Amino acid sequence: MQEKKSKLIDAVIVGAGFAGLRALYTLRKAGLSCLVIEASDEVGGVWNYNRYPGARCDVESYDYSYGFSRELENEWRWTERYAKQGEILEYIRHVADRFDLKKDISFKTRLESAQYDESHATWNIETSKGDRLTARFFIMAVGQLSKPKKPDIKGESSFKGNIYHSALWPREKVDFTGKRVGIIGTGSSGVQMTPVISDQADHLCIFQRTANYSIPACHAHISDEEDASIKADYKTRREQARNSPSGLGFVPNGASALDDPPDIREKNFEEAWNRLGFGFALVYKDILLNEEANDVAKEFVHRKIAEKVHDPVVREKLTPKGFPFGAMRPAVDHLYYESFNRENVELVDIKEDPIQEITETGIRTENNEYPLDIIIFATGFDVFTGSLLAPEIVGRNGVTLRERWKDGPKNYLGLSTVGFPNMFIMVGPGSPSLLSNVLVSTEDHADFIRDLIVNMKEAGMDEVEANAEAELQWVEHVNEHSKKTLYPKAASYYMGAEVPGKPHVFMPYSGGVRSYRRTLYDVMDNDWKGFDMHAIEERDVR
Ligand code: NA7
Repeated sequence: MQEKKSKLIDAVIVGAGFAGLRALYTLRKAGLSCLVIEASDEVGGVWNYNRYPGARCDVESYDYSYGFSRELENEWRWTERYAKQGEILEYIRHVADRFDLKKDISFKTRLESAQYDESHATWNIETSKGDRLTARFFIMAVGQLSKPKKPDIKGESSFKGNIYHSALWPREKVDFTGKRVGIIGTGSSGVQMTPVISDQADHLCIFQRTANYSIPACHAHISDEEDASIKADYKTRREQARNSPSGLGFVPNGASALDDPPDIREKNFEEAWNRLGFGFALVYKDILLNEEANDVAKEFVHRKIAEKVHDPVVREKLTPKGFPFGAMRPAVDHLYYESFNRENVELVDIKEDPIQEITETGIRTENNEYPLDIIIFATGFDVFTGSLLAPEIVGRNGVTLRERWKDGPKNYLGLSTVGFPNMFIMVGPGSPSLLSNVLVSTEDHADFIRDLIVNMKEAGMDEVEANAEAELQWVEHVNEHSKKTLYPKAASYYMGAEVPGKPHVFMPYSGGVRSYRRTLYDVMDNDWKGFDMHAIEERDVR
């Protein structure tokens, strides 16, 4: 057994992805001693794990990056409109080096448990390395898409070929040449890898349970002129992102899709389709709010799918049914639908013909056998709460976060949960999170947490915690707001539908990043309303 060490640190931050690094940078600058614990041997969070072929961000590079340093913005040169995984990882490494962040990161260290000590207002934290840390503040920056999910399919261990998961991809290159490959899952990961693997493999089978929408990325290299022009006025772009509902760097259309005559609407749809990627869903303000407006967007997208996919049977199967366009987060693709026109690509509808088992040589469905050399699970994640609830987190009176959240996440502003003082969650449920460019709220959260801590210290307080009434109101507000949108009309991870048995509640805040940030400012300007602060009598003496 390893010897246990005890240290007193101002803030222990869990996770060295975008959120954890920003928290480290910001809190350290405010004079706090910080330690980040990171399970991997590398910074990057999800970008360190999702190394599958074709992996890219679905938000444009200039928006999916930090805005806290003009120097950083100016010196970093994105090469493509949507950065590939490798380029994003390089960027995160660069940030870590540039701001000397690694000296405060303990790599290969997983959070095992965290227990609140009420008498000292500190968190006692145990890690997989056997370390025992004591921290005044405990910050979970573990990401929303960080606990991979894999169905339990009979016979998996008998398979003679190789099995991969999109979110646990090996660092070594996987060679698909001459191989028969099966991909299970058609979310963003499956959609992004399909064209790339179909280019290399002998044969590719896509096992689709639910057809989701996908919008063309319209990839482009960034020319020196474009780079210079964005950097010349980066501030405006950042402001546009911060003031749009989605955190994307363009001004959304404020009109209704039902107001414009069909020819104008068609022109607007066409332009957005060929340029905006994910932002297509914002080409009119009500596409994600009003079913009638959604139907006209849907009709346009269905037409686009029909134009791309030649085989009518395959086309029909690839056309989403039964939920509004955008109610599940659409993928942003490069030649996904077109891949199905290739001779070596086959679509298997597993709702119609369910998978029965994995055999030594492939996948057997109810009606067929598919011989395979490689099986890829692109089956997603236990989203939002998976990584938050994995470790044992124990708050006041011995109550665990798992118990507290057994009926769904309960928190104030997505940041703080009753009974867990001095603990903060970054971009988790209850914040705009995956309904937006997550980088915007990541930075807002880091700044908010810093200001709250600084304020608390100045006031001589030891403990801060959401109050029960504010929490209840926020949970209701998140719920009520979702009902104004079309998101609840799909069985998606926004609704907790991706994991059997998970509470079905709407997870993210659907009011947009601007309105969310205004709420944060309002809380700050009103003496941190909704938070209770206390001084404790027995100060820490260690
Ligand atoms: P997603 O978007 O959650 O997609 C997971 C896919 O896997 C989706 O098509 C699922 O079908 C499918 N799936 C999940 N479980 C099963 C089982 N048991 N059998 C068959 N198919 C299954 O994850 P991604 O990794 O693609 O993308 C995650 C996010 O990354 C994405 O939203 C972007 O924000 C970036 P289902 O729809 O559940 O029928």
